[in-house]
Amino acid sequence: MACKRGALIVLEGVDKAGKTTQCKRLVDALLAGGRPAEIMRFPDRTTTIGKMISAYLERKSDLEDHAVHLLFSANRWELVPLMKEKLEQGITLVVDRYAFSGVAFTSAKPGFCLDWCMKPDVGLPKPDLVMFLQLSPADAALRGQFGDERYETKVFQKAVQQKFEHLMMDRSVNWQVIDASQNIEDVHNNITTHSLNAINVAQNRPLGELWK
Ligand code: Z5A
Repeated sequence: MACKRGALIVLEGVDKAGKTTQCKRLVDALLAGGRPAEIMRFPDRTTTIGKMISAYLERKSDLEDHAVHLLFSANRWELVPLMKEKLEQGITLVVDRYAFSGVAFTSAKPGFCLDWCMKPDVGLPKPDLVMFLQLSPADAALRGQFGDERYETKVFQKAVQQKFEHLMMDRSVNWQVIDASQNIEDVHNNITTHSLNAINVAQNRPLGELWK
């Protein structure tokens, strides 16, 4: 019998919502339960494209806004063959940010619309589940100061949050909003419950194409 495919699970959210913490916890829990799982993150700063993005985020280089948007998308597309291979092998991928961050961050800049921002990512592997870690700016501030990277300002993060809210109205994507203000363990339990459901459903369904 062919191996059942893994699920594509994405964690999104504003700065300091706990995405990285929860991706790691989820992968550890899935592995401990005997379910193959791996973590991925976007941007993947290790590739040639990812290094250009990283320099931009660290303010070591400047890139035109449309150009950097396309680079973020290209950074996802370059990893699609690997993602599909792993999913087909039955490995669940837990992804720290994906195309939704791409659209939310660029469309929060002046002069960009959601529609243009979504276009380059149309047809990417469609996540079986996207969990949005909801955290108020006041709670985020309790977790430390913003860093020095681009986009790490209160005003911009607020605009990004509004764009995410718009994206979450799209019923073609399986969005779940997670209260990220709870303690790490409670957030983890909530995320694990949704993920186990998604893994069960995904194994009997073909992988979809995003926004198609
Ligand atoms: N970007 C883009 O423009 N276009 C794109 O296409 C993509 C991304 C994919 C990448 O940042 C930047 O690129 C990002 C979007 C943009 N810019 N911003 N802002 P990154 O991925 O390198 O870093 P990040 O995603 O911004 O990380 P983060 O938001 O700062 O962190 P997080 O992953 O959400 O949180 P964390 O590291 O797990 O936790 C933060 C702290 O809170 C840490 O001290 C934890 O111990 C603590 N924490 C976590 N959970 C809790 C709970 N529940 N209670 C208390 N404390 C907690």
